[in-house]
Amino acid sequence: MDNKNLNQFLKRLEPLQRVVIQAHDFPDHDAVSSAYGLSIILQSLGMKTLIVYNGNIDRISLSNMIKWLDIPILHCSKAELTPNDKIITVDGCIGEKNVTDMPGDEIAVIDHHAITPPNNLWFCDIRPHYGATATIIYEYFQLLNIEIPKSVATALLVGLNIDTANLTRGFCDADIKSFIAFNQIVDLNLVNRICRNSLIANELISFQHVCDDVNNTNGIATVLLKEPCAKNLLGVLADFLLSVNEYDIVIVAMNYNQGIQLSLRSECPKVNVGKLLREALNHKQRGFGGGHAHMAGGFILSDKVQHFIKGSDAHFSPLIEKISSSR
Ligand SMILES: [Mn+2]
Repeated sequence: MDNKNLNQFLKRLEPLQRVVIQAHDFPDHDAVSSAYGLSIILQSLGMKTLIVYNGNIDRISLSNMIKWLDIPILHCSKAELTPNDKIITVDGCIGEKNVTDMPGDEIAVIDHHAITPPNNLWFCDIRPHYGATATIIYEYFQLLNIEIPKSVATALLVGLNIDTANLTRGFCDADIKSFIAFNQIVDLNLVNRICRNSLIANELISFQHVCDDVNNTNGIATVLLKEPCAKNLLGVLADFLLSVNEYDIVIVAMNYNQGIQLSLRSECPKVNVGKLLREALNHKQRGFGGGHAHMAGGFILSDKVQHFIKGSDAHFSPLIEKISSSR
């Protein structure tokens, strides 16, 4: 990314009445903080912005972050978007299943997932080797020579910390640079209070279910939750299982909208779980999924569930077989 591209894009945005910034559905901390950071950049250049999302904000740490930092973000049902709106998607890409097609034109994508953007965008900045979109936003502040407000740095550091599990997965040198810069600006007590309080008491039961029902197949931990939980809790449960020494790949699943929602983790260098889900689901028309090498999410369509689960036997054979053959 160079200064020229970014500046040309910003010039093109200037005449707009407002710029809509869309986080991916069921947004996480990185999506919300990146949308927030970008909105502050555009506002400091004199533009009006609106941050929107679809789905739910289902982690207490994220609703705390939004409340404590007073981040203005609206559910799309309350945003009254029109076909004239111009939309920038952050931490996700239009065309992906986790990005709702809202009224308005998608004109730009800023993301760190391995995705294929549509043609004809005004601006496209996709860096799959980055640990967080927050780091891309940090670089925009630098390039434009705009001072990062404390509340923005605080949010972005939360996004970076959570997406990279505190710089232990999927990060690059740029993330380390932004991490150091954020640390010099943030309210560190607030960052840590947001990150530490990641659960509500009634979510503990899901950990019990995970412990009761987890299966181990050659280091691949699989579990189908006996009761569904918040969508974004699945990833927290997957991280929990990955912390077990004997497991280096984790599949956590639950029933969701007649199909099966999945969260995967891998600490095996030979197994890219984002690629695994795209091949096992998207390419076979059995569902959709994607993400990163170390962490990924997906959904199995209702009429394809039988390939993965028979009666009470959640065998996930297509995934297990693919994993076993690649290591
Ligand atoms: Mn992210």
